[in-house]
Amino acid sequence: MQKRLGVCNLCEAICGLEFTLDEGAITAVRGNPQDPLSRGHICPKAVALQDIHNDADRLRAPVRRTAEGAWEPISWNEALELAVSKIAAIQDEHGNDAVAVYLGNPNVHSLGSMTHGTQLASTLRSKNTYSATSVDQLPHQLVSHLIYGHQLLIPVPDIDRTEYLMVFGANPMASNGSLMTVPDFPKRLRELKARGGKLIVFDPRRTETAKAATEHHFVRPGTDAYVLLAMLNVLFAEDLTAPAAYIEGAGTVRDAVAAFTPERAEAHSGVSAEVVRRIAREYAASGAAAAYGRIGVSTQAFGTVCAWAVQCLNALTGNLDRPGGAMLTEPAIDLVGRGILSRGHFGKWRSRVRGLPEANGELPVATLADEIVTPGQGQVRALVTIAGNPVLSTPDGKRLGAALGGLDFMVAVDYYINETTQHADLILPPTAALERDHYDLVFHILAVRNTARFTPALFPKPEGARHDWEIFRDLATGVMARRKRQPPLKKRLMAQARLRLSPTLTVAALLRTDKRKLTLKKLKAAPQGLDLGPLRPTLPGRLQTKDKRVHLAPRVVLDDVHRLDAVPLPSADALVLIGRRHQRDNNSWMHNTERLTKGKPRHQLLMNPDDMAARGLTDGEPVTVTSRVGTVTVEALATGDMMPGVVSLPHGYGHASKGVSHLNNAEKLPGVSINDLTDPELLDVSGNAAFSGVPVEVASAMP
Ligand SMILES: Nc1nc2c(c(=O)[nH]1)N[C@H]1C(S)=C(S)[C@@H](COP(=O)(O)OP(=O)(O)OC[C@H]3O[C@@H](n4cnc5c(=O)[nH]c(N)nc54)[C@H](O)[C@@H]3O)O[C@H]1N2
Ligand SMILES: Nc1nc2c(c(=O)[nH]1)N[C@H]1C(S)=C(S)[C@@H](COP(=O)(O)OP(=O)(O)OC[C@H]3O[C@@H](n4cnc5c(=O)[nH]c(N)nc54)[C@H](O)[C@@H]3O)O[C@H]1N2
Ligand code: SF4
Ligand SMILES: [Mo]
Repeated sequence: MQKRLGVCNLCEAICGLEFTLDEGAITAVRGNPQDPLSRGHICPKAVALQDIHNDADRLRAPVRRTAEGAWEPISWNEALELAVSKIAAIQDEHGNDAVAVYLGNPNVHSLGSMTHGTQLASTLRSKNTYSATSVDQLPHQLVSHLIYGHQLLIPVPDIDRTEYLMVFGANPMASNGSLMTVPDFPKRLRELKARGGKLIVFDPRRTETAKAATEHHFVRPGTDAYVLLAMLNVLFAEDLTAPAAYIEGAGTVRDAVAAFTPERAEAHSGVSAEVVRRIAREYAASGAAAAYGRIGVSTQAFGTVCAWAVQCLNALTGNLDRPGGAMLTEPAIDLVGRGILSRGHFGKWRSRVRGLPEANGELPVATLADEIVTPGQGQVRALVTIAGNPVLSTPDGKRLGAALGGLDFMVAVDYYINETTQHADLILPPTAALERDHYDLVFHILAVRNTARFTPALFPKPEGARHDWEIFRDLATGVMARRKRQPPLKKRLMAQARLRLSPTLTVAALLRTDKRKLTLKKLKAAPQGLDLGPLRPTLPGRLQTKDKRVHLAPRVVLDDVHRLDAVPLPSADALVLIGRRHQRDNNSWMHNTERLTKGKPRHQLLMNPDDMAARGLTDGEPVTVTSRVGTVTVEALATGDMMPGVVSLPHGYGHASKGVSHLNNAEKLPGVSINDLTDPELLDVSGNAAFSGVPVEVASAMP
């Protein structure tokens, strides 16, 4: 028996783990109580890491799709040669943009992807670069770029000291926090309540978080902007603002929100004017309050306005950069402050077919299918997907799936055959998480406490396997060498040198050269992680704007506030669709592990009993759900937890109906893909998909 420390990289909580090994096999997994950030927290998904590790369906060597649609093994050398020659040839003949890249969510959870995957993407120099960002947090990044000068300078609630946490569109009891790395949210919430603090939740569903909150208010999907702007309106009307000296544009914000009264918020959102007023006052009076909005408010038609209004609430009440308010981190590897990550940009170019703006070098993934199916100069002919499943995770995924069939070439870097990678010509599987070193370059930047932790691989790399960074290195150097027109020699040599440096050595170099002067040796000597203390006030010094001021009233947002002003009231009898997450799901994958999928079914359409009665539906019966783009058939489950007029489907389901038969569990796991209903035409101004509030009709599917 042997104890080894490890880490869970599945979600943003980055929990520290302790594995018990017996003759090389995992016999127990528990949370590490010595970890200064996660303090012993663990959820069922971490235990399932061993299932991924042992899963016979997980690819361990490259496979190529045959003409008959079967998969055959292919050697690494042959596979890499095939990918490199196809990509280079297509780019030589049709231009750089003919090869598109899609980077899925697990990229941010892999050190090798962060250090080397991003380099592969930039080597391809294609405007057709896409990622899960535009179906997720893009509005938050755009707002931070515009007002704080850097896309990742995103304040996080100082949850350990706050007295008043106001949450819009997040369910951290299930998700364990997002753009807020807070591993043991349930415990920190208990502590918050024990010291007399309050948690206020706005959500169209009475979620696990809503149930644990001091107060929960139903809000009609997609209308949070009215509530948030009305709160700002109250702050100005009642003279409750106290912005710091480095904040510019408060007067412009006051004018912009003047028309957004609490009464108007009530008419649109269903949240009473009295509640809006009371909460705005309580919030301003608290002295240690934090407003926080997450995916429920970023994936909606006014996601950017919402993300901005949340920042305004914090900034205008003096809660930005104050203990107990919304604060910025000081990570041991400061990708933001050192300029290693781009500050971001917006609208530098537009997509070919729909003219949608790029954001931070990426186009909205909602238009990827358009770029594949629309002929002409710049048409996408080849696709590289890395750790993603856009057929299940992007709006009208079904159409994207069909479009993938028309590509000249598709290669996926992934260790599962999923709804997306099943369309690839070639799949290149990297080692799994327990076989590689980890340092979290991203989530230390977004954590509720400053800590640093390096975790060596639990298992050695199996013979013949490749780490993801090695795959990226070989693809990038291969394509660079094979292109007819090559970058200048000096640039090429520098890129090659960077690609040859392993992720771990890159981390060592980044640590050593940062202000805190930590070394890999020091981190290795403290595998549970080093505590660097609570968040500290850092403003205005940490702002990345040139003039070190917060620019609270950017034009892009103000224009969208005008657009909001013109939206008509929703009709009373319409039904709208939202998504949800369960503690034992992880986006569209991890569904091959029995441990996580057994138990009570959780794929159903949740619906308020009154809405069911109005349509003559009975609890548990199969129904059709129809939107502009499609129809699905699924069982309906009656629950008073849903706001009347709102129905909910989980995201990441629908394996069986998509024909991914090689997943063991596909047949056993019922459900449909919510993104066969969501609409690629519904976008936020940032280009982010507006998943929340899709108009649908629900009818009986009984014969
Ligand atoms: N309607 C609706 N749609 C949504 C959402 C929603 O709430 N509602 N949520 C959105 C959000 S927030 C996100 S982040 C996206 C997620 O969407 P995607 O990022 O497109 O999809 P995932 O399900 O995360 O895809 C995971 C894939 O990565 C592979 N993978 C896992 N680990 C690794 C690894 O280390 N290396 C490699 N190479 N591959 C790996 C898995 O095998 C799996 O195939 O979905 C979005 N879509
Ligand atoms: N267990 C688990 N944890 C995860 C993931 C997972 O798949 N499973 N995914 C990870 C990823 S990639 C991400 S991005 C994070 C997301 O983290 P969270 O943002 O906490 O994600 P959700 O649980 O989807 O919570 C979104 C909430 O918004 C609500 N909502 C929907 N529409 C609206 C609206 O219009 N207004 C308001 N106010 N609320 C609305 C939904 O009912 C839901 O409760 O979670 C991460 N953690
Ligand atoms: S909350 Fe669960 S999935 Fe997320 S990092 Fe912790 S153990 Fe892993
Ligand atoms: Mo996400």
